[in-house]
Amino acid sequence: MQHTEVTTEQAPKFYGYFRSSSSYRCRIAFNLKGVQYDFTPVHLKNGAQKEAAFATLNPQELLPVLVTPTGAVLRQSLAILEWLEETHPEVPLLPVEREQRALVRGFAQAIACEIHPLQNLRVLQHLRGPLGCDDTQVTQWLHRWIGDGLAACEALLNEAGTDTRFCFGDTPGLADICLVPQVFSAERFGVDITGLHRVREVCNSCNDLEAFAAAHPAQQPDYEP
Ligand SMILES: N[C@@H](CCC(=O)N[C@@H](CS)C(=O)NCC(=O)O)C(=O)O
Repeated sequence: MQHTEVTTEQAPKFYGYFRSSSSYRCRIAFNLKGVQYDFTPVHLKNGAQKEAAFATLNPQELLPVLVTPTGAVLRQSLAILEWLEETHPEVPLLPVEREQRALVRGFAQAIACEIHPLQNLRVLQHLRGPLGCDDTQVTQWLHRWIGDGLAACEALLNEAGTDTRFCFGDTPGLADICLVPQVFSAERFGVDITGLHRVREVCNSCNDLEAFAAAHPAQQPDYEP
């Protein structure tokens, strides 16, 4: 896979999966910052996250994982994004002003902590398996949590102001990094977001950028249609 320019230090090792939206967040940030990484795919659909080789790396059995050049094993995409921000501050993902930073982090968490966990593979498998939900019920679940969650994001973006190209300004940042993969998931699960004009407008601006386009699941070396 082609990534942007090679940095002088050793590349971090990145464990991800093409369709994992939290991996997708990290890929966008790597690309925006021009940071090279060594990619190891972990096949979530086949359950590779539960195998010892990966589970010893992350006992949560979740992607993504980043192993830094000094050997620290980082779990949780927001922590990985903050590490990237601190180690590669050029091309910042957060605004300068303190309250703006808190607003952006809050928006990112509205997606990463409130919407995304409810659509996770293991949650859907639990609904379908032990809880015996059928496809209609699982679809209702997804539409309830992703639909309402993204509607709240639309309100937050409108409150922040609609005269900027991206979520919170004219350069893409942490909020955009979380929004685009969440919208990708919404579309994959057939959630109707046609009424969310600001969300769609921002995503279109993001997807026009090479950093976002190259991070798309369909562009990854482990992609499967
Ligand atoms: N809050 C975590 C979420 C991690 C997560 O849920 N990853 C998903 C892929 S997007 C996963 O590995 N799922 C495996 C499973 O459900 O078994 C983060 O932001 O990194």
